[in-house]
Amino acid sequence: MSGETIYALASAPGRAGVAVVRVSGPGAGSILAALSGALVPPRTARLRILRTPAGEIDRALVLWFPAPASFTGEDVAEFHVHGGRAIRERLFDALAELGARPAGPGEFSRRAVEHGRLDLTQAEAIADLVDAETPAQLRQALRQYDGALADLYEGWRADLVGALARAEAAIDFSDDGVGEGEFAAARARVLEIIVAIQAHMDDQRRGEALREGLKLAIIGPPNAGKSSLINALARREAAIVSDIPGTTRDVIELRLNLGGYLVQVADTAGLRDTRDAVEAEGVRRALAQAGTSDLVLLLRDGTIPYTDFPGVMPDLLIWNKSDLPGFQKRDGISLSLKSGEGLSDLIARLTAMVAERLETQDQMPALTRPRHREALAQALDSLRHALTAPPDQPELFAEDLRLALRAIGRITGRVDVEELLDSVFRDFCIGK
Ligand SMILES: Nc1nc2c(ncn2[C@@H]2O[C@H](COP(=O)(O)OP(=O)(O)OP(=O)(O)O)[C@@H](O)[C@H]2O)c(=O)[nH]1
Ligand SMILES: [Mg+2]
Repeated sequence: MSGETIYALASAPGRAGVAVVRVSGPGAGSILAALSGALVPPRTARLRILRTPAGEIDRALVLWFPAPASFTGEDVAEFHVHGGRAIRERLFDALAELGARPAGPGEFSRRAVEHGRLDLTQAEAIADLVDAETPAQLRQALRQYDGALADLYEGWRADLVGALARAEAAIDFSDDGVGEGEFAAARARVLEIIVAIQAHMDDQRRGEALREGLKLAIIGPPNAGKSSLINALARREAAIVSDIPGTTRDVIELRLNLGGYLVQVADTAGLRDTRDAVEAEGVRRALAQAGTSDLVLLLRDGTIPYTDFPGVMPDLLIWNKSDLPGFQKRDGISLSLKSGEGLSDLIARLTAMVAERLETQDQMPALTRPRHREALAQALDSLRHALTAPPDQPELFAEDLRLALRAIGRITGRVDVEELLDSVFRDFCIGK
């Protein structure tokens, strides 16, 4: 248990009806008793007058969560005071006087992980819960907080520990003829896990896109109406619109809630050959943006005779300016950003595309962070390498499995392979 007692404002800063201040650590109980006169029964809200020798601070709701059944796993006290600045400051002063110090960023969650109350993916889910802007993000974060990802990764880890145990058996009993069977079984297990990890990773970044916002790029020739489109989607004049071709040069990114999904839309410079160095850089950035986006919309002027648009494979082709007499209907979506005709159809279509990318009927929870993806990629490397070990060298195979276990363990923060092995071996009976 950590020696220091920490405190922090758990609610948002600023004026509010109520402010929640949390205290965690070995001093939490004595601090609570000192301020409110006595300890209160565990996990029950009580109204108390908070006092220091210098005078009364506030009338507050206080709660007491003795270790280990608290958020951090330590003794925790909570004070719900009135949400004014002066009250908060006086309470903070009193807490500091009683030996607590202000918490650093994430320190409560960190202590929760250190005391085994949460694994790392659940701690990350708390950050996602707080940041969630859309219902879909909230669903994903809640699921991760419930431990869905931790269960998945811990499940693979447990399977791998089983395979490793068999490989160890193959090493220990190689003279008894037991070894070969054990080794073959371990290899079969590893193959299954490889397939499962690959399926989990091969998801078009679904979970990450849901968390960070699906990236959507609007590209097309100059003057097609790309900036008009981003403005229509955002319902405000975010980008400059003009009849001068080459108006937009920088990539302009906006965060939008599209049908309950967070989307990062980018308006880009019109694509054309140009001798203007600044515009050429804009074109380069536009193409780079398209290359790193999850969805690419190609917007064109439907009054201009059709030509091929080389080098770009859009997910959706849109023809703009249907209000003009010269407009020709072609494959793709027709609309007028001037009259608004076809705009609601486009938004419906876009929302469906975004939903299709982000949602799945799959029961498996989605990969949500690059950190997890990197660790899984390392685990996969080691597992594939393990399969190249010759049958008479199970120790090479075992070593790769250890590396894979460590990589997966880093995701959840539970890295103690040896400890796990001990527990497995304790009831691992091979008939000796
Ligand atoms: N008639 C008509 N004009 C439109 C429509 N949409 C956009 N425009 C006009 O077309 C011109 C170019 O629009 P923008 O949105 O600036 O086009 P852009 O694709 O961003 O152009 P660049 O930034 O230069 O690449 C402006 O004068 C708009 O008012 C439309 O549906 N109908
Ligand atoms: Mg523009």
